[in-house]
Amino acid sequence: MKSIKMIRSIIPIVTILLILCYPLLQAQNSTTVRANGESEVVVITATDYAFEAPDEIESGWRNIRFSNEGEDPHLILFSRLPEGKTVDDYLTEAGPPFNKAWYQLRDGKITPQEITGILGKTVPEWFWGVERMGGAGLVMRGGVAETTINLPPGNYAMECYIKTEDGEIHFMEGMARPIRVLDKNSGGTAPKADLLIKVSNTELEVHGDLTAGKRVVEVQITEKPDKGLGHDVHVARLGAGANLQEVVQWMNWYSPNGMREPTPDHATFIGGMHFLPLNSPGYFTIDLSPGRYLFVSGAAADKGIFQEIRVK
Ligand SMILES: [Cu+2]
Repeated sequence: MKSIKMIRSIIPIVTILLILCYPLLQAQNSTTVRANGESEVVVITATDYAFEAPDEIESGWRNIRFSNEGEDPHLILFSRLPEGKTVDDYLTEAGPPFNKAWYQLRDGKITPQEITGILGKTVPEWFWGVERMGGAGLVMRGGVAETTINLPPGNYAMECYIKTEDGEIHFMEGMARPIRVLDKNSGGTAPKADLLIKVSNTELEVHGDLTAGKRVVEVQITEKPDKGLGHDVHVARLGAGANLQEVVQWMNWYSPNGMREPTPDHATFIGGMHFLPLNSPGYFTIDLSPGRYLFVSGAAADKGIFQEIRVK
């Protein structure tokens, strides 16, 4: 009798505690926030070497706020996996052959020209069916990048493939994380753009208002890449001592020191747009202040697809 009484008296206290703590518990679990009363912003944080992100998000147009709280530079790419494939499959079936070919390149055993052919033979067939749906370009320590991309439902890998100084690829170090994009649509819409960037196999053209201020940039991929996994745009603010060619060459992942720590001197990467499907736009926001900027397609950097911009 005594114990039943005790339970009866404890229940209301537990209930009150749960009610009081619920907003706190919710806040801790919440990785999306509502901005300006519109669709929710998906908040993703990069550290060395992991992504903090929701496990699932609604589909359609999504605003993504990507913060780099690590020491290394990071990026994020949303890779939509073929039906039935998981991030574990990605890491156990596609990761090792990719990594092996990279080590051979890093250690001077093969040339950058040979790596694509080797990957064609060693990476599983399904890897070529992965759809790359955008993400944020390279961001330095402490930086925040904002992108808006259209994500159809499915199972995705969020990944970063920057290399450490020792030449380890970030996705093999922990920067590959699953995210489920739900059938339910977020109701978000594409933003209105101030600038347009078109990327083909031979050109990167920047059109629009290149004065200082916060600008929304639309990115369109107008041609199927003739090599590599896609076309993208990274933006770097260049300091007075920056060597433009050195920065462009550093963007070539398929070279031993490409996209590998340390980053080129006097270049601060401030985001951009990751690999997008053909003729399917994506958007990113940049805060331009007067100075010199480089817009470069990393995947095509060996061909020098870039444009230098001076903002007044
Ligand atoms: Cu990274």
